[in-house]
Amino acid sequence: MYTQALDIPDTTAAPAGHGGATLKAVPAPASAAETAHQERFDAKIDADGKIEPQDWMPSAYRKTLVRQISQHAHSEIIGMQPEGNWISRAPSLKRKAILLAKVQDEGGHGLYLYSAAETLGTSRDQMLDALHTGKAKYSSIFNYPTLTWADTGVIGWLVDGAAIMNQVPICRCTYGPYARAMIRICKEESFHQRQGFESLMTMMGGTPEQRAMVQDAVNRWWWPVLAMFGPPDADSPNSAQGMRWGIKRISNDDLRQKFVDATVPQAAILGVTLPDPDLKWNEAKGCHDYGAIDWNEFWATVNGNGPCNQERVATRVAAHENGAWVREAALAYAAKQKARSLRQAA
Ligand code: FAQ
Repeated sequence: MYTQALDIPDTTAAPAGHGGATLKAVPAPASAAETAHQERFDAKIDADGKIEPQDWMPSAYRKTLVRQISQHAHSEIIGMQPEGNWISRAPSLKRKAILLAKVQDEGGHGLYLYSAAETLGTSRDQMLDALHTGKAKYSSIFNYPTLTWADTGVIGWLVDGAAIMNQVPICRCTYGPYARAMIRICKEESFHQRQGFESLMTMMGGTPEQRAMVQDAVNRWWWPVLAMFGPPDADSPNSAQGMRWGIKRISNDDLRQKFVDATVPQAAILGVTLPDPDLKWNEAKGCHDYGAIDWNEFWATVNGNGPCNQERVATRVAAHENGAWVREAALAYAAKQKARSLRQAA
């Protein structure tokens, strides 16, 4: 135990000739030190404190964070592709400027998140390699195609809306760098959601063809967006521990329910129908009932067999390879700057 370890004499402190050679310090059992660390860690988690990069943490906590934060980062940068598809075809300069800013924001979110994950000791190269070789996951939602301009509005309204619902609680995550990154990300996601809704409102005030285009996009995105919150709580292997550690604050099913309840009145304002005949207000439960999600489709998409998985990863790998010269130039410039400042200091 911890107290026994403290009782062991320290040979380094024993003066020569006073038994220093024979009174060998017995190294404290690793488990005692680990137990003490674990107790301090648990106490901090129980007190809703923040764990910082330099703090001791259980290796499983570290591993879970690297998994979740890197998956989140990958989702942000892969998530640039579906909307990026429409930048060159935006219907006006205003819409193009908004979409450009949004897609750039998603790239920025990826960078904050990779930086947060790097504080846990995993390099960006390792994380990107896992993405490019298909070992790492990213959100299922970005494997669906953007067939019409209305899809960009629906991504803003529903996908960013779902992302905000999921991510606001992560601002209170116990890992400091992740929580702080999420505060800024959520502010930007809020603008993304509003621009999507506003774009759809404009289209719904337009021609019958524009309204039909919006409805078609809502029909295609609604169910994948509900699945985006992750498997039902009963089939979510990471939830219990994630919630114990304060990484996850609200369960997959509870977030999904909150999202449905928040979105139904927004759909009514827009004048679109959510494509679920079972969607109705349940007075007794005080929330909406909704129909069954196709979990087979979800898992097929997560496991690489969604409509656009291959295209998304191939585009990402090509972008990485085509950007090699930029990384080399930046490294060469940094080396030159360092050499110059060393010369000046000499
Ligand atoms: N897609 O046990 P759980 C955005 C995996 S960013 C793919 O419930 P956990 C911004 C899960 O990883 C969107 N895989 O797992 C934007 C696990 O597999 P593993 C991304 C999924 O971690 C908007 C397995 O299933 N947001 O949208 C998905 O406790 C517009 C079992 O699941 C985040 O990453 C899925 N949808 O909960 C950008 C937020 N769901 O790793 C561009 C942070 C589950 O054991 C345009 N992440 N899986 O092999 C989280 O909150 C959590 O990680 C969950 C999953 C909720 C995603």
